[in-house]
Amino acid sequence: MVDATFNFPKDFRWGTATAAHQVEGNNNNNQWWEWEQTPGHILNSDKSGRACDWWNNAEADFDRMVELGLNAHRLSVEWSRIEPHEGVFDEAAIERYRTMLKGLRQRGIEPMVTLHHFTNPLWLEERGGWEHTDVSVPLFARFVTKVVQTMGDLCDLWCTINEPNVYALLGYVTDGDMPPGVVNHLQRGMAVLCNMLLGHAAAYQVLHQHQRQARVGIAHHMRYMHPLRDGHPLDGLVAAFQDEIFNQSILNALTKGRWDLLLRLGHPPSARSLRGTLDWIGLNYYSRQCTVYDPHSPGTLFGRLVNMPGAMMSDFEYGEVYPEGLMPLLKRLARYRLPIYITENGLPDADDDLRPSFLVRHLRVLWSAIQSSLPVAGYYHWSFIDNFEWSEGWRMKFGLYEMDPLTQVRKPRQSAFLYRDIARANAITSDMVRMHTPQLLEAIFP
Ligand code: IFM
Repeated sequence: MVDATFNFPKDFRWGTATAAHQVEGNNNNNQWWEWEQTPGHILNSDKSGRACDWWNNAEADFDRMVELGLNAHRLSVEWSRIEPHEGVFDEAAIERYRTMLKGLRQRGIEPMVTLHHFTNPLWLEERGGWEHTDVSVPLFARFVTKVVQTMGDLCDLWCTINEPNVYALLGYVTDGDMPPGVVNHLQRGMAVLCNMLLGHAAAYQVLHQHQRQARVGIAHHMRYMHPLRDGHPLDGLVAAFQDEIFNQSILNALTKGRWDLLLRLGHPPSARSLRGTLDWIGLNYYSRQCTVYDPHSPGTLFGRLVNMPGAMMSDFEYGEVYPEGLMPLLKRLARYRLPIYITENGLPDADDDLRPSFLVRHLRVLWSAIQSSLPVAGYYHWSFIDNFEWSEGWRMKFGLYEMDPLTQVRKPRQSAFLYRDIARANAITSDMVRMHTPQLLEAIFP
């Protein structure tokens, strides 16, 4: 019988991640709330509604985090609550966030605060959202100034923007799954993406001006892009194209201060301000994306998504479970010589039959990466609790905790106990694997 322990570094961050609109409830002053009101936008016409009721009682879930032995949590603050009207700040909302941040700290959980996670106040949306540099960038910088001035004593680990590539591509280019629901408009999508990156750079400056010790990064969603037919030149080309637009162009902009060709379609102003605006990099990793060339799919950038035959799939249509894709992406990020946080990783898996092995397999890759001196400093599982999954509504269950949005009743899934055991031990052991996912034992502990 194999017996082994894979230890993680002493100060490793074991956390979970959430976003304001997905958990707080009644965020009725942003563009997502409005989008939800039109039938057809969200699967089953679901609405975020009360969500997980965090606005009233996030603390009960913070207590559960303590039971899991977590020492970190990534949450976002909602711009439309803090600045409900342009230039008008709501001190009561700020106070509520202060209470949450204190609540995390008192429980020994370090907060990472995301400043923009997909939602815009309605007043910004009416002014074009992120489409105009001279509107969105200074307004975001002013909002960030207010946040750091009022919450900077409680947080110094900042994530400026969540997944600008997803926001820009799903909102303007691919299938209109996100507001404003524009389809096939690469030029507008690229303008939005560039503006969000400029917003990141402006936020980076503001945070450092107000807080000497600020640690500022971004949550970058990367997919492991793969041609469906190995060696097929057109599939290969499309996969490379998708890798460039989705993964690499953003890294080039943020580290080199340069817009790659595609981003220049958005006619952005100079990228010089972006250079060197990362103290760490956040990787949101979920899946491999296999593509086949299809000239009739401009919306998916001439690559149709297809699932690899025989792939292990989560509850998402294209949600292949593919831990092998994590290492090459980590190696790519490690070139920038910055600390790396896994700011999101998880899967929708209502019956929790895949999550335990998903967790162990991904964490095993992280352990190997750390052994090879890749600077991975923490892991934030998406998500702590089932929450409102944007256009998929309540159908996709990402939580370590199961939650019924009608009754608000929570119940830990089996994988919550596994994650608890890992976080408490700061290690993966063969005993845990034996207990939670025995079929993996030989593969993980050969
Ligand atoms: O729920 C989302 C999150 O808001 C952003 N990253 C991907 C998650 C799962 O789809």
